[in-house]
Amino acid sequence: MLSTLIRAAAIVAIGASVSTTLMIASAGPASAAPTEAQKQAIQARRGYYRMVALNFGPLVAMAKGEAPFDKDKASLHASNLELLANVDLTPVFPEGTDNDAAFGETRALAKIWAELPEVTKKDDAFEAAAKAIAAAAPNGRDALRPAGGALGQSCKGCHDAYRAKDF
Ligand code: ASC
Repeated sequence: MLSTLIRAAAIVAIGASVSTTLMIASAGPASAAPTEAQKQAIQARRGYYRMVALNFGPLVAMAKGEAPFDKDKASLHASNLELLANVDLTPVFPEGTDNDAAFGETRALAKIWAELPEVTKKDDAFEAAAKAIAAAAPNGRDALRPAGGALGQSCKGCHDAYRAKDF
């Protein structure tokens, strides 16, 4: 009786230790995995920056003389950039959507959430540069060129500090 109890207790103890080990083993990346809502925020964020790039690209091409200057096109893309830059990005930057938590899905460094006032300043610089390019765009290539350069610098300012080089 006693030995049976001891054996049963030992089996329970071994079982407990095995399951504890398994829990520890799976507690790494699995526990940090983003939720569905966090994944959706990452996708929306990436879509947002694709919209920014999609509108900036033609302006860069015109500024560089790789495409002919087209006033209507320049105005459309630059005004889109101004609108995009004014979007409040809070909903697409929730906690837990950095590239440690969602490796392979985003290049956003965790540092963003640790330095939000700095990041906000960089976003304000982007907003100012987008406003300036919207004002400059209808005025021809010579006006577009410096405004495009300034906008590109504002993109780069954030990428250098807060975006991982790779996924
Ligand atoms: C672009 C684009 C960026 C910025 C950046 C400017 O056209 O997609 O991410 O310009 O390269 O430095």
